[in-house]
Amino acid sequence: MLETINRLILPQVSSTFAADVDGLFTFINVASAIILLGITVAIIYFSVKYKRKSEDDVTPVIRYNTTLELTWTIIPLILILIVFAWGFRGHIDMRTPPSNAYEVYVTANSFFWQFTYPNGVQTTDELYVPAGRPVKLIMQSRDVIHSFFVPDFRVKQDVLPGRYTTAWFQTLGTGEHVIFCTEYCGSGHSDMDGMVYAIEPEEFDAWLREQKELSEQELPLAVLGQNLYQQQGCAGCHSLDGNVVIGPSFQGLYMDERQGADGSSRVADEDYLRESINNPGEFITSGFNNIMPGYSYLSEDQVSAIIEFIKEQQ
Ligand code: HEC
Ligand SMILES: [Cu+2]
Repeated sequence: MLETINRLILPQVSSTFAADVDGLFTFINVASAIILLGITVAIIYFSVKYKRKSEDDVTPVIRYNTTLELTWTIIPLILILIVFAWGFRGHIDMRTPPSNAYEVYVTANSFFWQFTYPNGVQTTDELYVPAGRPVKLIMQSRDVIHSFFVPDFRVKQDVLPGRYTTAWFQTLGTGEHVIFCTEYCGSGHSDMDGMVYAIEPEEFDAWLREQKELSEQELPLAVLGQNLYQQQGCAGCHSLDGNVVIGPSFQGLYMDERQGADGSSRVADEDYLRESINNPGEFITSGFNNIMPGYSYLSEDQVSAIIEFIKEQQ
């Protein structure tokens, strides 16, 4: 029956340590329920049994009861030690990736996840992993604190700027699992989700090779720009169809006259676009907040490619 309740209230069990985490969770819940029930029954029983029955019914003064004192010290102590030992063992397991784990670098950005595989392939908001193999994530943030959470794996780890944190997991099979950011990181926080795709190891190797080949192809500048628009998370804030998401749409942006929040105005030529990408705080478009992360780490060629892509959005 506990198993049935757990399946109703908990996410699916999809990593090697998920079952153990659920076991401890169930233990704590059941122990708490038993104690709650015991105390409730005792309160009701005592309030009936010791109800004042007559005027001269006087409560005896009891100062100490060794048996009782020991009982209610030792039982909770044992329970807490069990929770501690169980939790500590699970914690060590979760903190120690096997040395043969497959490594993926994770960069959190406001408000998207970038994954970099050992051969240089990059994906955004989609993490592909070989099913049934240990995978270690080496994570950092480009801006503020984010937190990487995959409920199905019971894996949650803060991701900090200027410092690596790690997490690891091994899936029980193939499947798709949602990633959430669980550190409130700004106005796009609720959109900062992604997917883990656990696929057969052979399929994964093929996928990785294919992505590598695709990334090595000589693409037209605007197509390269379109890929960057997806990979760098611009798509999360800038639409191509005129709709305002978090930032202004790219539709019709090129050569448009832009009004700044400070009352000035500028024409959105190449120079303006380049500055907006590298140093967005320099000119804030009227009606918007200064929340765009800076992309000064992009190469000149990458910036040119994006500009070429924006120019096509007429
Ligand atoms: C977190 C949301 C967010 C992301 C991600 C983001 N931007 Fe922005 N962007 C904004 C906002 C908000 C503004 C308007 C405020 C300002 O001017 O800084 C803006 C402004 C701009 C402008 C100036 C537009 C205008 O109205 O004049 C350009 C160009 C631009 N972004 C390009 C990009 C590119 C290219 C990327 C990806 C490499 C990107 N942005 C990623 C939010 C974002
Ligand atoms: Cu976040």
